This record gives sequence, C-alpha cells and structure tokens, in this order.
Amino acid sequence: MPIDATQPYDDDNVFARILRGELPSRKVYEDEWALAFHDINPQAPIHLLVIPKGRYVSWDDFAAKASDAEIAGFVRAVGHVAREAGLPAPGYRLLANVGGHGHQEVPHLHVHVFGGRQFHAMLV
Ligand code: IU
Repeated sequence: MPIDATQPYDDDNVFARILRGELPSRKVYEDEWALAFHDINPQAPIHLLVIPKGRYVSWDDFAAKASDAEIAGFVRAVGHVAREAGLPAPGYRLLANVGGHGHQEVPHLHVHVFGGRQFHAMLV
C-alpha cells in the first residue's frame, strides 16, 4: 500500500530495521551517510536501493529537513554506488517514489538504482 509522505517517521519501518541490523540485507555499500543494498524484488538486472542513515520518510522530508552535509553525503553515496556497479558508461536510471501518487511503499527515503538493461521513455 502506498504511504502518506507527510506522516511522522515510523521507527519500525523495514528500512529502519535494516539500518539497525535487525533485518538482513544484501549490502553493497555503507558510509557515514548512506546504506545501499539489493532490492528484494528486482525490476532490472541491477536493482539497488540507497537509503540515508537519517530518519526521513521521503525525498520531500529529506529535502526540507536534512542538513547540507547529509544531502551532499547521500547524493555522493548514490553516485558512488552507481559507479561501483559499473553503470555510468552504459547508463542507468534513478527513481525516488514519493507518497501515494508516487507509489512509495516503504516510509524511509530510498533511491532506486536500476541498470543492466535498456530503459524506455518512462516507468509506469
Ligand atoms: P517503493 O519506491 O517504496 O515503491 O519501493 C520499495 C522497494 O523496496 C520495492 O522495490 C521493494 O521490492 C523493496 N523492498 C526491499 O528491498 N526489501 C523489503 O524488505 C521490502 C521492500 I518490505
């Protein structure tokens, strides 16, 4: 079920639990600002999720409340993850779903990194 992106942060959401090590993930990268892991239901040959370490419900919440250091650290982490996966040369797609119309399901900001195949004009 898509979430309401304006809801308060829920410390029991699945990505909060992954960050605390209470649930497993197939981690590909971690630094001070971000954690990246394989999506459990991949929609492309490479489908990674990058999440900030801070408590942000959505991109909207993050853009409004995160410090400049958190934003810079997170954006650099997304770039690093894509480069480490070998994606810049063939190209790739980034996606952040926000709230109900965006079909966001997990209420902790995540950026999808899709690669390994040709994408077309838009996802639906
Ligand atoms: P969305 O942008 O909120 O719609 O995407 C949520 C993604 O999180 C989706 O691609 C799921 O397959 C993925 N995911 C996951 O990787 N591990 C989980 O435990 C759960 C969802 I729940």
